[in-house]
Amino acid sequence: MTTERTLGIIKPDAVQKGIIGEIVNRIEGNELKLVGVKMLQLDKKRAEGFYAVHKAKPFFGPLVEFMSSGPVVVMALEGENAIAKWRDAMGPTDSTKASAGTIRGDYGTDIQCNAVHGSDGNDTAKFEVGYFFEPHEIVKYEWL
Ligand code: 3AN
Repeated sequence: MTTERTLGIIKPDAVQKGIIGEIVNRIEGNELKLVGVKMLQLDKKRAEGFYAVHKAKPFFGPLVEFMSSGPVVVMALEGENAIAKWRDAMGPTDSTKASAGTIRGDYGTDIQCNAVHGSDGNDTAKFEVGYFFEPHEIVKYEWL
């Protein structure tokens, strides 16, 4: 077991559904600790930079539009096996294929409007947490 950090995003569809609290409950309920959090309105440039790895994909343009269509909540999450744990809690990319009990299964709409984002590996997590957080914006505390 290793303590990891990962990046979570509550996407515009979930913010607009008023389920920020529900998602934070799932995070803490899975023993993932919020160690950084910001609410942001991404502009296209910042969304494009974040998803640069998908630049050649046909869904890149719509994805950037969607991610800059309203506020998001970006979160640095910490815990044992945080990267896989958060992806398990989210469910698969396509919300229509996600099981009930996963965040995407319960709150997502389709493959694009899928409520949440999570880093998919160690290197990605480092890049993504660093994309939104300066080192001094990550906090440290213990659960009692
Ligand atoms: P995940 O977020 O599950 O890791 P990625 O990294 O493959 O999925 O894709 C990033 C985002 O791009 C997804 N969260 C989703 O919003 C969007 N996306 C992925 N595949 C498609 C697709 N085939 N059509 C439309 N949007 C997509």
